[in-house]
Amino acid sequence: MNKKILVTGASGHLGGMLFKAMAKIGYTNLLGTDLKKKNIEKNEKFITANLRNLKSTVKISKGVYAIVHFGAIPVEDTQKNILQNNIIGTYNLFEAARINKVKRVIFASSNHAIGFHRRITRLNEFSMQRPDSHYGLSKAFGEDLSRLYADKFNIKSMCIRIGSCLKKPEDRRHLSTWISYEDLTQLVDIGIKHRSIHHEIVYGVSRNKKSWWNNSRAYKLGYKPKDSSDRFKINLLSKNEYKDKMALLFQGGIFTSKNFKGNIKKIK
Ligand code: 15L
Repeated sequence: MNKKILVTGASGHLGGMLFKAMAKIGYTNLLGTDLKKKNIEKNEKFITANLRNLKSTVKISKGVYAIVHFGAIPVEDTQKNILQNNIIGTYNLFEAARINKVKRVIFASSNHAIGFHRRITRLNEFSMQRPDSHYGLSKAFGEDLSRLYADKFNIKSMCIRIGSCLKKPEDRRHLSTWISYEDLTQLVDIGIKHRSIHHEIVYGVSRNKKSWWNNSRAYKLGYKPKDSSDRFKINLLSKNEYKDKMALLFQGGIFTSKNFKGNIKKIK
């Protein structure tokens, strides 16, 4: 595809991975952006920008067909940092998309938007958001924001509730939440190219038998995961989960128990 695609977070773990993987599968007009230039090759187009600044966000998204939005703090942080970087950053991104008539946004949502669901509950695209942290709340906000911009301004969007995107699963929770780099790339590609997308919520997870998520919506859109955590023989709990009984109850794991002052029994 030679339409211009902007990838935010292109110096980061997943934004960086996608920036390179998309070039390999035929995207010839990619522009990467991030706060700092890191791991960017000479032949790659890149511009530094701060999404907290609407003016520069508008500038970098001119003439862009679709935005792959992975530029954000990727874990829990202070309320202030999450507000500035993830919430205001994402708001500016969608405003810039509206101003520049960008057609699509692929939003890196997270399982932490639904992290306070119990592990015994099976979820689908209609399941209620249940953020487990300020970080998860920023992802829930991004999902709602993208729905508004789809309904009101016809900016098509796909929100990918990413589980754990790593080279391979590393602990027992990942047997449910793991997605390979290749499978995540496939989902982003579908989000950019599928004809009849309006606003979609899909799960960023490989074909794992132990998954908590019914991802049939993604399969309907053509997702055919190539990977599965089933082939890994992992019986390990992460170090943190060993010590943390609460983390084992909820899908968001250790994000749920951090600073927890509530009543576990009430979170049904
Ligand atoms: C995420 O959203 C984080 O960005 C990542 O660091 C992991 O914590 C992942 O979720 C997960 O839940 O495993």
